[in-house]
Amino acid sequence: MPGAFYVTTPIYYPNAPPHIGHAYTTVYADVLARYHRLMGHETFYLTGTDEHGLKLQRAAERAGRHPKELVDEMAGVYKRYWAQLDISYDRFIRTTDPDHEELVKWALEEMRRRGYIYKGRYSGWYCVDCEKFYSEGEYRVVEGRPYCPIHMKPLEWVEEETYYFKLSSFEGSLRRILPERVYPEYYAREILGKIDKEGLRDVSISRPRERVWWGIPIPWDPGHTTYVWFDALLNYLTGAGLLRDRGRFERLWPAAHHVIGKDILWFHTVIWFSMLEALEIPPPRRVVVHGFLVNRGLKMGKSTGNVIMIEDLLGHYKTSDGVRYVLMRVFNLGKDVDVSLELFDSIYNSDLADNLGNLVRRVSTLAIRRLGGRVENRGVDGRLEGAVERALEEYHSSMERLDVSQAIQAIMAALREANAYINETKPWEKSDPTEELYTLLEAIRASANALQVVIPRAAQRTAEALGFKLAPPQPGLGGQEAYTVRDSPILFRKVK
Ligand code: ME8
Repeated sequence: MPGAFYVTTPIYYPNAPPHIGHAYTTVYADVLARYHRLMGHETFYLTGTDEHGLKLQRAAERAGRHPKELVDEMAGVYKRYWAQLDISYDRFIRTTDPDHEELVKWALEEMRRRGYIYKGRYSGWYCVDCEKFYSEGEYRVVEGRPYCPIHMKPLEWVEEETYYFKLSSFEGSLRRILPERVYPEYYAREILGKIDKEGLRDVSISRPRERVWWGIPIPWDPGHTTYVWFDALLNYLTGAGLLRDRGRFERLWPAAHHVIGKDILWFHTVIWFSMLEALEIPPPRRVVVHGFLVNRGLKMGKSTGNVIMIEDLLGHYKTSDGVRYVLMRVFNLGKDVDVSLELFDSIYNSDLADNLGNLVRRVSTLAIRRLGGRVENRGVDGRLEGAVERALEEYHSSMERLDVSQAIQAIMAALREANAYINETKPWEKSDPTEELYTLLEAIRASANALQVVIPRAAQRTAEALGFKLAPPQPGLGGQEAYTVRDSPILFRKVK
């Protein structure tokens, strides 16, 4: 089997259901996973929920329930959303899973044995929503009080005994490895700039049990609970099988791709790479960082009240493919994307209904009417073949660069050419339109093979109607001997 591919999403806080911001990351990682599976790589896709810490403890207290009861229920909610969006994860990890708790304890013991953990006192301003301390200069001051710059809520003053992790030991190696492991690279420069400005201070990695009891106890001192981020980041090692399946871990880890939003870049670079080094484990192949979905200029989020929910889009387009497609079409690693229902509708209508859907409908109808559905290979028309070839090349090179949106647009451009080719060649006027229709069917097959990673249901439906088997997209048209077109489907109905 050539190569391996290990892709992860952040594990989400299950204090609330996911919205399209979470779907943005999760569908993207799914497309990458499907692409690599299709190309024959050993692929493992990990997602899940981040279930410990003060945020969940308080959410449970407010609901008058035990946190475990709450997270059990919410893990089910996340799984249902991901099933509705056809997310093909290989494991849904929960930080309350026994193999994960075991791994966290092992990691803490190892780091302590190597001298990277020591006890001290801590005081600082804390945001429970971020589960993070803010230093002066990082927080905002509103009416004389420190506020979280993300959630715009007052910070809490915390003063307590804690265990520290010696982050300050790792500055040299971070400077070396960040530029080659963070993608796109300018996010690495952003982090290096922050290190230049603020330096690296040791981080607090435990909370006194009387304040935060919902978490993994520090193995040698159960009066302390492991800090939720320290616990959460380690999920990527549990998922790859570090303690339970060493062989799998050895194959997957060098191919690890952590997909994250830019909000959690610091944790996934500075903190995570240092933790790994303390464990003598190499850094992941790449941390793949994307910008935010914003709405009316503000990051889409629960507290800002501007979220579009997954069920809104599912109800609107009626198919998971529609939702997956519009999210991936706007996907951008470098920039925040301002989205609205109007924007999504215009993409859905022009790409899926008018371009792809229309082409499949027209070609299948013509094949049935003019040739009784039987279309043989009597040569491929070079006029369209060239456009499809170029599109496939660009599709693969974009996928290699992890640019899913560009990959999609390359295929859409070829489909537009195919629609224009029908208008030019007018197969309905020909006495024998075999060559034109065969060429068009081959263009559709190539496109469905490519797009199946984004819109798996529509690709499958197209393959069934036109009579071909989905396969990895290969260069070169003319591979299928003949088509037996059975049906002329309406893949996507226009929305208003
Ligand atoms: O941070 N635009 O969980 P979380 C784009 N538990 N992406 C968005 C988004 C938006 N408006 N809103 C959310 C946590 N996301 C931790 C992670 S990992 C070891 C622990 C996505 O539930 C994006 O991927 O707050 C972001 O990084 C993530 O959800 C944050 O999810």
